[in-house]
Amino acid sequence: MPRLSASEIRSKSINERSVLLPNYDRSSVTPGIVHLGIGAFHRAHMAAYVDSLLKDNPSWGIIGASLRRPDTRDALAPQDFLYTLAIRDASGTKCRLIGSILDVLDASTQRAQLIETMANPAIRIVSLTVTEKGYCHDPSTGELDENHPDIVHDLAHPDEPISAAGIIVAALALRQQRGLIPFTVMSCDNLPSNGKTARRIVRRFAQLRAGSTELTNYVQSVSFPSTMIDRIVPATTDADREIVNEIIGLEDAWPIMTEPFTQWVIEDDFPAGRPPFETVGAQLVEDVEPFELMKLRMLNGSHSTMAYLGYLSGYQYVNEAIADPGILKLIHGLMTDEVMATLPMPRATLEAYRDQLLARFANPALKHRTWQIAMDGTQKLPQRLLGTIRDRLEKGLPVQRLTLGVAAWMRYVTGIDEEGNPIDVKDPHASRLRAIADGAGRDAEKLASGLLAVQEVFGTDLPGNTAFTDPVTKHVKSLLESGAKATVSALS
Ligand code: CS2
Repeated sequence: MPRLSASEIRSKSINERSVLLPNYDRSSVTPGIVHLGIGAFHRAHMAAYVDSLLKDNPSWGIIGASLRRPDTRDALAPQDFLYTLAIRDASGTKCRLIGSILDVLDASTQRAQLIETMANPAIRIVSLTVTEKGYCHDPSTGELDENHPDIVHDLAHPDEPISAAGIIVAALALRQQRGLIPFTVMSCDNLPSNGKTARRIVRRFAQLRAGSTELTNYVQSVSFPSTMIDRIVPATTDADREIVNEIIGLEDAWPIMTEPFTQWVIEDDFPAGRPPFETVGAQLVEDVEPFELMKLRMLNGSHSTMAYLGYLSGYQYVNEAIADPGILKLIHGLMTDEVMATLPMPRATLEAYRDQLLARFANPALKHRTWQIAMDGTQKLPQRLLGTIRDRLEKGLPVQRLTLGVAAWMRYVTGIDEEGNPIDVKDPHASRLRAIADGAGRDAEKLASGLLAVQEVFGTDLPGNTAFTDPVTKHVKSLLESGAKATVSALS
């Protein structure tokens, strides 16, 4: 099978009847956006929105950058950065070819080129999906972790940065020296007030990097709109590649699989200009926070709870977990009885959102692994479950279901499943968590109190609040003694 590429498209060897092609002339597209963290999520979400608007706005092409690994560049370069977006549900698979990414740079080997590109006056937006841990922050406070090895490195070598904050400030420094206006920094990560978090981190980094007051002031003037981004994007597997290649009739080394649903809510604060995102389905609003809170607490809070309990119950995929009547009842109750009361939206809006989420989780065509969502729990728990818990505790409300999600994370990071098999726990603090778990053995109280002392996750308030620690410890005990399925049925 020939490889997907611009010339294969021109020579019409792509199966045009089963794949939607870009509706614009790619050779007339010029870059306007640099995107840091060119993973599957960006390629299923923002790159697709941009692809839809390039016909009338060709100056907004995307240059992607990966900060850690060259694998995206290596897969996409031989196919002229074209790739297939496969949208899947029970009714089948619809394929669309995305052409909005013009180039991908690998920051570890093309750092100078990346920073120079970001300093190009044509670049007006630098967007980010670097995942929670890419912010090098303390997840419980949202402040820059000044002892993070990448930050320590970047402060010592400001011209060879490896962190997102270091790269952004290096590029802003060049723009400032050249008398250019700054680009807008748009975070598309799953963090509360993601724009504010990005701004806090970048400003603090710039202060620590010192240099000139001009640079510090220049960085102060940068805009950081917040965004709420939503689309479920499982990691691509070889089986997915085969499905896509069969449909399009060419070999695509890295297609992206996703669901039909997509949502993007953006705070309208782009002094350097922006494409008309509203013409392709995004909502431009003044305040994104209520949307972010709703999404993080309802969707991602349920996702993480299902990921830990589902994995421990032996379910590989989210759709299998939600098909378990006990888990379904738990997640329904978690959203209805515990999360909704903490959100500012009308009840009817929240109920409709819940029902839509339950249907999305049940999508049988999306092979979304519980293990994938279980990753990086230390970075996810604060905004997905603990913020909701704090709001409820303040009002004296019970947190039975929310604390089961937290307890399931504790059981999961012991690194041994219910059959005694190892769990491949992926987390920046995995070895520290494992050491705590090993020290506790099967003693629920020791395990819970050891993990509750991880301040970056639980802060200084929660470990001393028995309205929180009691149900957590009780659930951990039940998970260790009776297992996940029995614990879920006892509660739901
Ligand atoms: C998931 C999210 O992997 C995870 O932690 O909860 O990536 C989720 O699929 C997206 O936020 C959906 O928009």
